[in-house]
Amino acid sequence: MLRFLTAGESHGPGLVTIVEGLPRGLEVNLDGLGVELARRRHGYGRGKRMSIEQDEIEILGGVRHGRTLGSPVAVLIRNTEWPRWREIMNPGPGDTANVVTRPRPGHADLAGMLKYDTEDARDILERASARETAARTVAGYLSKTLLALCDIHVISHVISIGDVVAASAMPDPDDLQRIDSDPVRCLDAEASRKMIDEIDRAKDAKDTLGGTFEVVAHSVPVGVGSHVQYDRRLDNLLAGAVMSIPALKGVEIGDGFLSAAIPGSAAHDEIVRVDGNVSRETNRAGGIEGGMSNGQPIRVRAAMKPISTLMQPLRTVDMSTGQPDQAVRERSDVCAVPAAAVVGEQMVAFVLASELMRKFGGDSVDDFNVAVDHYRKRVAGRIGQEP
Ligand code: EPS
Repeated sequence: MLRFLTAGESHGPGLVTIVEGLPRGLEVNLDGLGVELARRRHGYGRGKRMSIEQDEIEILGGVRHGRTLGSPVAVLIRNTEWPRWREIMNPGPGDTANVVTRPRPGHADLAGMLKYDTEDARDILERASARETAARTVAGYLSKTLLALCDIHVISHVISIGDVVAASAMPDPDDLQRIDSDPVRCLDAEASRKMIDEIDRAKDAKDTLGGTFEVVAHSVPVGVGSHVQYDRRLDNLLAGAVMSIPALKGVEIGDGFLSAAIPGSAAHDEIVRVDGNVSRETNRAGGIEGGMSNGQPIRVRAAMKPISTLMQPLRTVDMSTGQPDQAVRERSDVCAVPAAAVVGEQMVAFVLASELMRKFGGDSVDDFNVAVDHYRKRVAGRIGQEP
């Protein structure tokens, strides 16, 4: 199994990711990591920082001559804006006059101030920031290199922004470039234009917008995850990991909430022979049955609430005076759904890589590949398909 930890504040010196549990011999490419990080920065509706920020990355451990060593991989992403924040975020002793006392409704500010007993919401908001998802992307990128050994591809696309909904679509790995080059990462060109208009309108109104996205994992072998215990069910692990992305309020697998409203005869995927193999003609289950992958593409959908930093702020209480006031305004994004979809990919990739390591193990890439190959052949024999 894999695990990862991140550290770092949004405007601190940098972010650090440590990933442990990868086999020796995975190819790690700094340029590839840079591309993955850049994918997360794009998206119409993001704030100024995304255009000025370059993710300056350095591998601090776990990789030698372009390959993982089997030891923990540590990556540093420097904050290129650090010089401007040195006074406010200085790790050395001292103080700042710049204290945030007006918590934003919807943000971690107030609960965090009370829980951690601080007068300055910046102690909370700096970590409760979407910036942290850059560090998660490092873990996602490394996970994707493991998934690539099994030809597993994880891609995402935006389904809705505000009340604009795209026509239903099931993206293939080949669609990724088209999705990434769309300003809102939507496959439906007409909906994309409307989403952009919607974001412009929200910006003019000093408001923000949420939306929904889908992450699809292709070619996941049958039997990843397990029915035997609650914390081994793949749907549990995926839902928890995706729900942990800041500002997410809902996650569903496959047809999810829709399937609660239809009879069983219309909700399930009948088991049939397709080209001689035991397979399915539909994928309402989103590739998971009984907490295990069933060989169909895995589909995870998520709902993101509108960002809670508003340029036309909501009511709050100034915690330094106890008086009613307006919430603090910080530089922020109008809509971050396209970026959240890319982060969704990272979390799904991480969970799948972790579960593949649990299932197939191996301290080296070769050991891992042999175990995967053996298993795939055995399953293919059962369903009548040559690998
Ligand atoms: C964020 C506010 C903005 C976003 C940031 C998340 O940053 P800043 O306050 O520096 O302008 O750009 O997102 C990222 C930096 C990122 O890498 O995703 C917030 O308040 O959460």
